[in-house]
Amino acid sequence: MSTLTKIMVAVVSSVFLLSPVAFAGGNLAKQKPIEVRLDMGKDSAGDHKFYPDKLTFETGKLYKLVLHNPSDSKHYFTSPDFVSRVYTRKVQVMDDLGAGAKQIGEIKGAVSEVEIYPGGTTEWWFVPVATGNATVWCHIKDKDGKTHRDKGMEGMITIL
Ligand SMILES: [Cu+2]
Repeated sequence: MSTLTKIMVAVVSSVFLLSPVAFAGGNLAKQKPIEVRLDMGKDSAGDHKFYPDKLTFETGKLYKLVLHNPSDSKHYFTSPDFVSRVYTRKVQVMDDLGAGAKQIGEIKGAVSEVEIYPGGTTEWWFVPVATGNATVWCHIKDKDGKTHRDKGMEGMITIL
């Protein structure tokens, strides 16, 4: 082997030895969170939709899902297929929306459903652990007998 070949073999070998290996990255729940906002309805009464109505997450990343309800009625975030695919680190109840918001409550442990009151904001910190699709909806029933889901309050979550 020529000297040049030996040097090239040494360089190539060291590149492989120093390459990052695809192990799980330690405590996944302590990453810097990726913030995603979901508005439940809009200002006007009777606007029963999620904004946006499609959400995509990736397994292994920490998310802070900011659930905000700017409308004048209560709304649920109900999605059994979603909660079965995520590890919940915590849910924080906030006194406001945005950078100056203060945390006024914290729930730890598995969460199956979240209800947000008019004007309220809650931050759901989670790490998706399984891929798949999940429908999210609001099951509140109005006086006319129809649920908010019947009126369009339904969204699709994709976990990649
Ligand atoms: Cu609703």
